[in-house]
Amino acid sequence: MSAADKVKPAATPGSADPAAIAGNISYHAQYSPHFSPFAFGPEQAFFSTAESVRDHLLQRWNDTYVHFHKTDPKQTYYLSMEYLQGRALSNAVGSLGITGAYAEALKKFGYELEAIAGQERDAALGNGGLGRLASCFLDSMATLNLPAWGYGLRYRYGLFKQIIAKEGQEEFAEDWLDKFSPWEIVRHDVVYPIRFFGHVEISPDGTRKWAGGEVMSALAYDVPIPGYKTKNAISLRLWDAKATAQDFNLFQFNDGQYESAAQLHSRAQQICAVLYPGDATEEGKLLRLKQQYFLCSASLQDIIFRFKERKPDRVSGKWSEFPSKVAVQMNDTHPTLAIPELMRLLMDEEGLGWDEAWDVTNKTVAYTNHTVLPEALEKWSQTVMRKLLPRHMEIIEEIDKRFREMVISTRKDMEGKIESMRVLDNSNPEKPVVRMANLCVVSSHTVNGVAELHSNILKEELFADYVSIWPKKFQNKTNGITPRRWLRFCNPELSEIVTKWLKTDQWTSNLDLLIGLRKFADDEKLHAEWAAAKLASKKRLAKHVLDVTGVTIDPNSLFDIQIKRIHEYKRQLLNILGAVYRYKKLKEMSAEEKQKVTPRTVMVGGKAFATYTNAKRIVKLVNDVGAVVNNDPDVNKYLKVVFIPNYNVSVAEVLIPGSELSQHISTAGMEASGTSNMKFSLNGCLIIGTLDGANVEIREEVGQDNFFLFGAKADQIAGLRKDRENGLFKPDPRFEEAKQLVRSGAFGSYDYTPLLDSLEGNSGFGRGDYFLVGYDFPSYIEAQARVDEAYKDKKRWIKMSILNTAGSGKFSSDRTIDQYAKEIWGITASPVP
Ligand code: T68
Repeated sequence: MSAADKVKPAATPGSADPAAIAGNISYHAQYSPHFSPFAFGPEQAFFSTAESVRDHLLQRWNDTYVHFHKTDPKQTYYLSMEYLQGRALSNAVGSLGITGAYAEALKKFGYELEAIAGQERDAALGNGGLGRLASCFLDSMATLNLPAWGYGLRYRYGLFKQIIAKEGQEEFAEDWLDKFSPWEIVRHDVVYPIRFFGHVEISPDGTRKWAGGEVMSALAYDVPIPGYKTKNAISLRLWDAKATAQDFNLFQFNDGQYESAAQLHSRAQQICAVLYPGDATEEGKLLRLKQQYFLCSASLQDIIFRFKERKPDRVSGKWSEFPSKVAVQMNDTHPTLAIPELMRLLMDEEGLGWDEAWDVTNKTVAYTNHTVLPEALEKWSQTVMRKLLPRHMEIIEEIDKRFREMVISTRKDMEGKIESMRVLDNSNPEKPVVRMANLCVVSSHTVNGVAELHSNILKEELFADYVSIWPKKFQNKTNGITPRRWLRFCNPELSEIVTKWLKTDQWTSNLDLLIGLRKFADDEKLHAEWAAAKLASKKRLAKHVLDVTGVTIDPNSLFDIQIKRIHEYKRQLLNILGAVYRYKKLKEMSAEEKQKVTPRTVMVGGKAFATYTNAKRIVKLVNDVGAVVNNDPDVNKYLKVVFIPNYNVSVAEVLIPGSELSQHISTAGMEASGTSNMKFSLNGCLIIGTLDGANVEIREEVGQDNFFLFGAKADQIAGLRKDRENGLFKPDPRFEEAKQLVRSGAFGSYDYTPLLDSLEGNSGFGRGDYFLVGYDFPSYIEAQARVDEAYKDKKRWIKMSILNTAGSGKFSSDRTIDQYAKEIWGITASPVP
């Protein structure tokens, strides 16, 4: 049965009338040639609906482009190797205010909007927090009508799909473009050359220019990002790599040499094939560097093109105007090559001298740091850099040299610090490297951390020496999340209650209004509505768990969730050993004692990097513990442990609304911010957590009585590690019991020795409990006991839940982006009239 059998096709794009929308959906089903015209199952319905919504988006995108072109405001460009966009349909119709109209239109075909929206694949072009932050930022930039665009890469395969098999996690290519993405528009007219390898040519007048090597093309795909209830739509511009017909050797091909005939084509395909290709090999490292350069070069060429396009009479003499029209934000160090690339383009292509180019570059770029973990601070081999990007390596060397000269001539007292502060690290002559974070700090006008605590650690530790040189360069911008996706759309039940009690829906774009809920925190009517909404979300979550794991969970038990990338510093191991301890105590209890227990469902979800062995062991352990506990009739009324497979944005949208307790339990000082903590708290979920990252600020905002705190503080960590090395640590017997039960084989025959050994001893690689699980275990168990008690008092719990939502106003990404706009970028709103 085709769509046209139900509704007559009619083009009428951009209408808000359900009948016209239905005609437009039918039109797309007939005339957008992706499927045969006689099929109109849920999948075709999704694509046709999405294309119909895209008509609205394109109109806005075009209007916004023209408006920015005419008014020529200063514009921000957000450079990020990652975007975790998730699904787009519900968000798009919600932002455009046409959800009802589309729901009604789809009914004419016999479909529910929610079910059709569920057909969409997640766009998972990112790993975790950093990528999702970039996506929340785009939503806020559009909503605040800011002239701002995102640039990224169009990975063919996104973050891997996780499947839990007998041996634990297995990874599979995530084929998000399997059919096609209805949201992207290819711009065949937006193409830039990207060079790799080659050499530097010096002309008689001494000017230097990069030549030779291989040249491919960057091709733009635009994903329109609508603002919420505004006319603006901005762009997420994703680059794909391609080679041209000239690079195809027809002669060789006809000679049967198929592979060598299309060498450059296959090398171009590799660039955007996957997000984070393994970098254990030299080839892998080279490919990652290629990706980073590809993003930076294409984006900067495009930015310069637009700078010129907006005022064609801008001549090269006006480059000093560039920083008053362009702000470039580097999302962590992955786009650091934007610095030498901008220098190269300005000097070698536009003819500026070093000083002028440096002044423009420095006033244009800013850097956000997202981690203090030493192993995550990028270092690139100078040898690899010189081979792939010879001209950039020269420029980096010059930046390094000038920085050292500056320190010597202006800050004699800092001379002893130069080696650790400089951009190049030549301490190992066999393996000289470029320190990307140092390059960013030296070259940017502003450097920021992502939560108060993190920014203070940057200023006091990691970047302390630079602070003494440039005291005003360092800022904090506490992360935020978009309240549209993370409450309004993912939790309609709770949203309605919030709107009803606040008597306005303005909180969706002014989240501070949530504070108005505080005065109803004891209202019994609100309590009843709040509890009912939570229960509805818990039931939806329970259904998801049943669908993907086959495990039945009880919506009346306490839903306790930890979802994030699996990493030792995030301490999923603390969580699961806590659950093991709980299991052991339950086994020891009499039937009578058990009656008093608060039933709990512990859920853990997250992906482990494919080569991170201990993280994979943790995934396996959670699954193994679940298999035993969930099938043990003595305890499974009181405890279930579930691993949620393939955690991603759309799974989060089901889990977070249904959560009651969530765990943010990293070793203090190690989680830069965390952002899911904000999403949980916004949805009325209580947090058990350490004083780490944004937890500190969440606890301040929601009130310390509404937050379950435990664990060592950031300023104790170094001392505790020292104590441990000196043999001063005495493990708590409860911790020993939990580990012993795992070692005993109670959860199967898998060898957990290496994982458990990482918690033993006083020091050494993979030993010595670097993340202090053992130290924090007793206070964690005690905090969990406080949770159990609090949950027994329903009234108290719901009040705490309401106060979490009420105190979440600060964590809107609208607030964060407003601060970036004012305090780093110097841009202002430019709404389409
Ligand atoms: C995260 N970082 C922080 N990094 O861990 C998190 N890193 O605390 C913070 O909330 C979030 O950024 C947003 O600021 C990451 O997600 C990465 O994914 C990453 C990827 C490659 C290399 C290094």
